Amino acid sequence: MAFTELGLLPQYMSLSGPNRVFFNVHADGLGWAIPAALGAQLADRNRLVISMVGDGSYMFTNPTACHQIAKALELPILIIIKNNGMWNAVRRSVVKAYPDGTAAQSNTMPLTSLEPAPNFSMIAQASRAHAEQVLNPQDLPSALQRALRVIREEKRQVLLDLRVAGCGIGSILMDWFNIACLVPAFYFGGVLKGATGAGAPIIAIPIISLLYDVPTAVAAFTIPNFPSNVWHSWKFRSHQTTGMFAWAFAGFGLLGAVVGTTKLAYLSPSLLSLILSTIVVAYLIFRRLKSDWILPLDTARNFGPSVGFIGGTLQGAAGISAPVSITFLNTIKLARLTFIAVVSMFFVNMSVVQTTVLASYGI
Ligand SMILES: Cc1ncc(C[n+]2csc(CCOP(=O)(O)OP(=O)(O)O)c2C)c(N)n1
Repeated sequence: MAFTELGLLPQYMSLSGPNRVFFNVHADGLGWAIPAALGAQLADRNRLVISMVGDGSYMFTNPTACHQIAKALELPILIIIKNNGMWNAVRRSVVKAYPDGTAAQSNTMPLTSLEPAPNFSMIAQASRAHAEQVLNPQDLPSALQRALRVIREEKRQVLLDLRVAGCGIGSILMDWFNIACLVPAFYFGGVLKGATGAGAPIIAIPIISLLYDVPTAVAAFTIPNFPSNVWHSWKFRSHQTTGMFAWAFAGFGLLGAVVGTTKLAYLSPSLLSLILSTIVVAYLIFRRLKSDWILPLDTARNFGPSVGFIGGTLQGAAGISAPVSITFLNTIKLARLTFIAVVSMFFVNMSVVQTTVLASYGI
């Protein structure tokens, strides 16, 4: 006889008569399946009574009271916890209701994790239960055999805590997978930056935002961005342009970054992803079609502040300013080292704004 909350699949069971499986109504209160199993065991002490619950449902049961009464009345029920380390039903409902919402887009949905997992076996053992954690599927048959032996021969309650997919171990593997993808993202971004003086974000930000989200990608990238650009600005300072051009470009970029970074904190994740992908695609198309534009430096000086401001806004909101900033500098046809000096000064300003504003928003 089985009592279950959320997720028992009768089609995988051979049921040979009535009164074998009992579900509670899904909209009902969690915490029913173990007390119900205790009542059934009390009614028929010779029957095998199993209670199957999720880890969240188990906590709703008031387990200490249940194990205590199982011991006090010698009710040898078998409790099986399907432990996925989270309130998955809650996560699923949120994703269905708000597929584009902040919670659905985040890598770890807030308030759904049950990690760090409590040691449920110890709760059961406190009332003399036989309790085991089962970490690998191949260990399950032997754990079930031991459970049946204890129930039949010792007349003791048993708890099996089964770690199943979606639990912390799975998310740890996911983290390692993400890290494995981040290494080439940063590496190739860095190679491009080292070779050309710019362009790292155009490789790294889209990859990071696919694994996490746009704000995380932008915030993560400000960290390597700052020292590399300070280093380039300093190293190539003697190649800097004359007059106020670089200062105006970078200064208005800084103002734009304040505006853009504020947008990053407030715009919806899907809109930010759309902006990011549009920027990348527009940049690639523009580079393909208009690679031969030339703008004399003296004319460019007039546009420096406004282009810097727009570039800064894009940098702040999406982490990528290249379509505006780099394209603009490319059309001036600066010498390579002068280009690096100007663009690095621009990015130093961006990074200062981004790190301080993002930190103040807690991103
Ligand atoms: C008393 C009560 N509170 C809240 C709910 C809403 N609710 C339905 S399923 C669920 C999460 C169950 O988590 P778990 O048992 O770990 O199973 P999972 O969803 O992870 O498979 C919650 C909180 C409920 N049904 N009953």
